[in-house]
Amino acid sequence: MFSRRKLLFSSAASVFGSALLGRSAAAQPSAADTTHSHLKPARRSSGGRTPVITPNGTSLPYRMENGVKVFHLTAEPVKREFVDGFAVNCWGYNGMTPGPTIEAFEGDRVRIYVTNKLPEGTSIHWHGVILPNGMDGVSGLTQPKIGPGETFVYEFTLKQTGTLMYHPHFDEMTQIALGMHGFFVIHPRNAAVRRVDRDFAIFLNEWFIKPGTATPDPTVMLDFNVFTFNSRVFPGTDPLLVRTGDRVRIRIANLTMDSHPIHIHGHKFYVTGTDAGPIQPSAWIPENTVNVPVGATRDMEFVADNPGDWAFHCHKSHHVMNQMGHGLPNLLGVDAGNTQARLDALTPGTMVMGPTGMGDMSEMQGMMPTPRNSIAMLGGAGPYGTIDMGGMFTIVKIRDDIDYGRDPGWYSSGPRAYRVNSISTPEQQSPHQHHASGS
Ligand SMILES: [Cu+2]
Repeated sequence: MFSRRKLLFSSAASVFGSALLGRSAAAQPSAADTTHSHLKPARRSSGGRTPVITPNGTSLPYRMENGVKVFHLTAEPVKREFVDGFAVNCWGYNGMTPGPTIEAFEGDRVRIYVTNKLPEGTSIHWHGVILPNGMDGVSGLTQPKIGPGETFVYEFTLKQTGTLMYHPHFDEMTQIALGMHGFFVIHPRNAAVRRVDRDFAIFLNEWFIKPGTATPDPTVMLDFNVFTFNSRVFPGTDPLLVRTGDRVRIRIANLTMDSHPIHIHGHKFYVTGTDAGPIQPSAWIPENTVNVPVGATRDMEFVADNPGDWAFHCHKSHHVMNQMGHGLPNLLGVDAGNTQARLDALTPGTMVMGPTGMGDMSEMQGMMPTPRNSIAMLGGAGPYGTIDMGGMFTIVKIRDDIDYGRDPGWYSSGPRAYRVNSISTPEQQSPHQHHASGS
């Protein structure tokens, strides 16, 4: 029974592949050719749509009124804990940053009330949504600003699908930087189209928060010191829980001042959509890293065929560091002499940082006092020591038999690199010798 199902499944996949690529049967990739595994459909082949999971966040509830989907967003100050012991004064929607994910379907009529509980005006722009000009939410251009205490209503019909966004178009510099943004996901009406088993949405943000303070500085333009996935830093970021064989989509949105090259380990993925909607499969690009430009979204999809704990992070190395890693005097290679001993006498607990690199900070950070309400330079505890990345970092946990609602702990199966005391290498061979022996 099982093998029959498997056979049906794989032949369905190859028909799917040939239809999409328009290739003859003779040109079909062999079973060993895994380059087309991205066309493998979701294992979940029936039922309703797969809901979007916003890690450390949620979707926005709605009610139906005469066939219209009615939502309510409240713009307001929000206290957000980026990680235990580090609470930040943000602005957001409905008590959170990013704001709750709006989910709707192609063809839906939506009505969205926006109440302003901020100390200044605001508006909401529906980024990427094709709608009547007067619903576009640009303060001064298409509507007056929504004053403090006022409520505006937007209403339009959704004529597209994809990973879109919402954000203010008033005092953008302050409001977006303080965390006012959210996903606007429009699903295809037919649930079978582009079905995935797991569908995640991660909003990027970057902040400047002086260690020991709680309010981000929105006037900072380039030199940020806190980098977040859904306004959390690792180890405060929820892991992405996935079952082996699942077809996974991760939607990434970026309204920061930098592009962010988002990278996954142990898999390749395909870029399958932008904030202008889905990309046709023949144009999907295989990647290990996708640069998410400013003011854009990217959808990535992969088949989770490699169980383990896989790092998922921004590849700009400073963007996986936290507050204390930035703006220090450079001591690399400096002979610090007896400076440490003198410091110990003068101000116990102070460290000379960096003469041999910053890596050892990971072992020291637990012992070092940091200012109240701040995060250390580095990440969190792993099964083999400190994971020295924080910021835009999370873990994709792939298991054969996972309960989506429960963190399975650390992965321990399979071969693992280990420490050795002697080195055994094959006798050195020049390329020429190798060539000669092979012919
Ligand atoms: Cu980045």
